[in-house]
Amino acid sequence: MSDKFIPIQAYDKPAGGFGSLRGTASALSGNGAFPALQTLPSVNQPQGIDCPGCAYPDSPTDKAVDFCEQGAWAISHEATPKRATPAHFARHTVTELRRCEEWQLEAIGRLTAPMLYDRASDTYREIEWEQAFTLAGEALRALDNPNRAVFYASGRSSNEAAFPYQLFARAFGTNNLPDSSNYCHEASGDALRLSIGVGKSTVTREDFEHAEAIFVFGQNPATNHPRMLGDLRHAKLRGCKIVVFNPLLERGLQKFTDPQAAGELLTGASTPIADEYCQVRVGGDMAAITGMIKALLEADDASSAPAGLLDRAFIAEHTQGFAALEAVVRGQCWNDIERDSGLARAQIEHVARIYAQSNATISTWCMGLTQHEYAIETIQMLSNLMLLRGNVGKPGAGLMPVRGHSNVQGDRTVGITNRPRAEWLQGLERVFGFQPPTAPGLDAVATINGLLDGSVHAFTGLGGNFAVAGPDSPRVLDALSRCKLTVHIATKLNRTHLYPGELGLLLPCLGRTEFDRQAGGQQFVSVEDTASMVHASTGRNRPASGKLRSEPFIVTELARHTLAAAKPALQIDWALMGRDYDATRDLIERVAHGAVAGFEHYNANIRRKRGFHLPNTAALRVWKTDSGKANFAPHALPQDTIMKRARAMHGERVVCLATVRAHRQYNTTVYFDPKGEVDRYRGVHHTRKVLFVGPATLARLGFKDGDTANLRAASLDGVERVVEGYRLVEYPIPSDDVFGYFPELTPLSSPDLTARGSNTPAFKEVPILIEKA
Ligand SMILES: Nc1nc2c(c(=O)[nH]1)N[C@H]1C(S)=C(S)[C@@H](COP(=O)(O)OP(=O)(O)OC[C@H]3O[C@@H](n4cnc5c(=O)[nH]c(N)nc54)[C@H](O)[C@@H]3O)O[C@H]1N2
Ligand SMILES: Nc1nc2c(c(=O)[nH]1)N[C@H]1C(S)=C(S)[C@@H](COP(=O)(O)OP(=O)(O)OC[C@H]3O[C@@H](n4cnc5c(=O)[nH]c(N)nc54)[C@H](O)[C@@H]3O)O[C@H]1N2
Ligand SMILES: [Mo]
Repeated sequence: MSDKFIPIQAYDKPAGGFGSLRGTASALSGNGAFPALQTLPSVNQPQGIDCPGCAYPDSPTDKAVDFCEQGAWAISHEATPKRATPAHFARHTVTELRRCEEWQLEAIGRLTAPMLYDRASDTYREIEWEQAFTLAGEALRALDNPNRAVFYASGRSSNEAAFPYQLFARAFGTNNLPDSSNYCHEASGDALRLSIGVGKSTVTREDFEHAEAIFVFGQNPATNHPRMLGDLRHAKLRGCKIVVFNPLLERGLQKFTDPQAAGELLTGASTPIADEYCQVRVGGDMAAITGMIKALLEADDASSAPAGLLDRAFIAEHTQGFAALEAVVRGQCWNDIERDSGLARAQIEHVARIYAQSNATISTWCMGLTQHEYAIETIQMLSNLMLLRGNVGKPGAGLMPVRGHSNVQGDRTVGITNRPRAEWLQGLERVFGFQPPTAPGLDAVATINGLLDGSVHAFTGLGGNFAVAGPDSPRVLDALSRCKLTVHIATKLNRTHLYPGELGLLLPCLGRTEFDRQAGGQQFVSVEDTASMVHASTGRNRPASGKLRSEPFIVTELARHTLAAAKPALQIDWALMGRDYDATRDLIERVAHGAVAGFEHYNANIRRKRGFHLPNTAALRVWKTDSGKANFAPHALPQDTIMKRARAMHGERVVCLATVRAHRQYNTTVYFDPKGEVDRYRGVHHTRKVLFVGPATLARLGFKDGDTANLRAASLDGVERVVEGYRLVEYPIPSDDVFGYFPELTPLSSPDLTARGSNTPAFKEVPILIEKA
């Protein structure tokens, strides 16, 4: 991207509309339209390809088009005609490639052949598959302890790849299975399991048709889950109330033109989305929700309705801990609630009234709630609010963490976790006859610490861009290159791959859009969306290179070569799982028996038109919690916060940075848009080096719109973290919080600042100082 800066141009049009259609067209034009055009009609259709974009559920009814602009970008980038060939690697040393920006690495194109790092020439060189597997196996076996190895997974892999991957790690002897979920919705799962006994959404896409109110917390669906806007629009048109909590006025949550609704599109009309937009301060949701509960309790006291405003029958039959919650919330004062939330009492009372008047309410959330120090407490307070009116386990209502990666939920279901449940391990033992390790393994942040302190010696990545996606990237990248072994299974080159260990392998795999022919015939894979629908995905495109192998094949060959001589011998037919995914699904079904409900007749059900739903106990009002009831989990407003600690150390100039996604990116994959579009709805073009700052904060700190600044972490651990040359952009933010893009700003994050209890990095709560450049 050039340094040319086009001043922020306020986007006054609704989200969606012709802008989205043009955006879809430019996704195709830059990347060779043909493979993508061939693919798009089948995206998210029965018998088609599951979009490798987000995890939002597919339409439960027939729909000719069920993909969005963002999905088109994801697909056209996977189906690109560009190639990162061995010749390309021969021409560019790894040191040279490190000078590329993230988008330039992505733009080289698809990896085409297995590569081994050659230290003498500082290049990656082609290697035979068989030799790659043998070398990796030898290096893993040479470790002094299986816990020296970590097996990272990014949530894009299918169930059929993830299952053998976790089996491999455990048969090797470790639960070191960090995944992208550790960076993402970990806190949601933890909070919900304690509150309602299950860590997944209780909402299905059908529920959106019955909700009377939908509360959207910390989420930017126009960019990250565009198909959700269609559901919000339909709900709105039927009279459902929509309330948004977000410190930024995100365009798509204000006005939306459905590019699939011809009438709206042609008349230039749009649907207003939010009935009420609460510009909460960053990290202020817990206070806002506390305020809503307080307002609800106070309104209930004053209510003349005989039943009051709470669902007393539900509370009595299904919950425990109401009195404790009531005591804690009544003990919080409105001054503190207003200060911590950044919202006026009147607005909180107003949205509490909307909540009280709705007989079926859905709450959705994403990274605005999870990437915080008090993420678990916040999500539990939200669960408390929902339980007060029985909004779990009835049509049109429920709690909905909206997951990111398209199969991050499925990967977890089939065993990718550093904290496996006993039932799952028992299943593995029953089916495969070996005793899996029970001690918890390393999560993503613990892996970072293990790399930094030298206790992790081998890193395997099933997709993802581990170091760039996590805190302290520069130090973690260096630490990776000190490993004995790095293995990356990937479609595209990224920065994490450019820090190979002593033995550094780069193994190219098929993407989801490509057909997968094995000795056992044409294969398909399965994935689980955020509403727990498991469905098939069948690739159709010709693979980017004849040398690509499927993820299940690569994983099972790595396992086979590593564990061939294991003693006692393992009863695992790796080769079968590598060539016949029906066999893998049968094994998943057998292991899941007694551990995960819903996988019965997996191979038959996955062939049904829309797949099958994994039952959610809380949605059935069955509470798999310690108490056997849904737990009200009371939390008082926190006193000790990252920002307070940082201000005590570095003074009052410290502000809170929340890192967010721009429109033209998929996590660490930054898309180059030939038209210069970076973040359409926030009006940013040609550069990503911007920091959004409110007018009062600019004035207080002595800056003005357009100034260039360096950003320094107000570090609590003494490590210096700085990024340079950021353009300050005045933006309508009422609080002192500032916003900018990840991954460029991730180097300001510290692995020490994480969500309590779930260890998710507090990517939305980074204390920084803005300094004159
Ligand atoms: N096109 C595209 N789609 C994607 C992705 C992508 O990168 N590109 N990523 C995928 C993944 S893995 C994920 S996890 C999801 C992420 O989806 P989102 O969570 O929507 O992504 P973010 O950009 O992190 O946006 C966070 C939103 O939270 C708001 N926010 C920040 N701090 C707070 C806070 O303290 N409180 C509240 N209430 N709001 C806050 C921000 O203003 C922003 O609107 O998207 C998935 N889908
Ligand atoms: N500062 C900051 N940091 C964040 C976040 C934030 O909001 N702020 N969000 C966090 C979140 S929510 C997440 S989920 C993580 C994401 O962390 P990751 O999942 O580790 O990162 P991605 O950028 O999604 O990974 C992209 C890479 O995956 C590979 N890839 C793509 N498709 C495939 C495939 O089909 N198979 C295989 N094997 N490889 C493939 C490509 O090589 C590509 O470069 O980032 C986290 N980091
Ligand atoms: Mo995510």
